[in-house]
Amino acid sequence: MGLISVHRGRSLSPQSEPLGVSRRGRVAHDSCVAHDVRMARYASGRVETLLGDITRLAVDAVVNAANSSLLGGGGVDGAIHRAAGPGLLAECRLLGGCEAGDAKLTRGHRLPARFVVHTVGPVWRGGGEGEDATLARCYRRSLEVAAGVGARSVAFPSISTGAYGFPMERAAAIALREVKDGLSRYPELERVTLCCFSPADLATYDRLAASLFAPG
Ligand code: AR6
Repeated sequence: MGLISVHRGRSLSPQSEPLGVSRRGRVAHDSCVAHDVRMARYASGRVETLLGDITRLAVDAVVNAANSSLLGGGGVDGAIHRAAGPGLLAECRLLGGCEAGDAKLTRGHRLPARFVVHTVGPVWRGGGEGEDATLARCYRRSLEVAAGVGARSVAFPSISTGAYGFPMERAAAIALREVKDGLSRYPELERVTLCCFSPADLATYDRLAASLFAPG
C-alpha cells in the first residue's frame, strides 16, 4: 500500500510492478489532492488499467471521447475541457471538427498531460451499422496520432460507453485488442493506460485483459 506520486513528466508508479497484480494505493497529484486508485498492469507493464479521473493523469497524451464538433460536451469531454481551461476550446475551434473514427491533436493546456488526442466514437445503434469497426478505428487513429508526436504514455477513457451507449464489455474487448496491436506497431510506446470511471468498468477491463495478455 505505498504512496504513489504523480508528477508532470513522470510515470504513474514504479516500472518494476509485477505483471497483472492488482493493488490499492493513493495517488498524490500536482494539486496535492489525493484519492484512492486501483490499478493493474499487463504486458510487462506496457498496459495499465486504472480507476480514476483521466484529467488527473500525468501522461504524454490523454484521449478525449469527443463529439464531431470538437467543441466540448458532457462526460469525459466536459471534464477535460473544464480541467484544461479555455485555451483548449480555442485550439479546438481551429480543427474544423472530426469524423467518427478519426482523431485530432491539441496541446494539453492546463492538464498535466502534454497533449490531448480528440477522437469521436460511434453512437451505438444496435451494432449493425459498423459501430465495432468505427470504435476500433478510434483506438488505432488515436495511437497513431499520439505516436506521431512521440508520446510514450497514452491514457484512454472507455470511448463511446457513456452518452453514446456502446455496450461496455464489447467496447472493452475492442479497446484491448487495438491496444495490444498498437503495442507491437509502436515499440516506443511505454505505457497505455485504460482509465475506467467505475469499479464495474474496471472489473470488466481487468477480466478481459487478464485473458488477452495472459503470459504464454
Ligand atoms: N475520466 C475517465 N473516464 C470518464 C470521466 C473522467 N473524468 N468522465 C466520464 N468518464 P462519455 P461517449 C467515462 O459519455 O460515450 C460527450 O458529451 C464514462 O463513465 O464521456 O464517447 C461528448 O461531447 C464512460 O465510461 O463519452 C459526446 O457528445 C466513458 O468515459 C459524447 O459525450 C465515455 O463516456 C460522447 O459519448
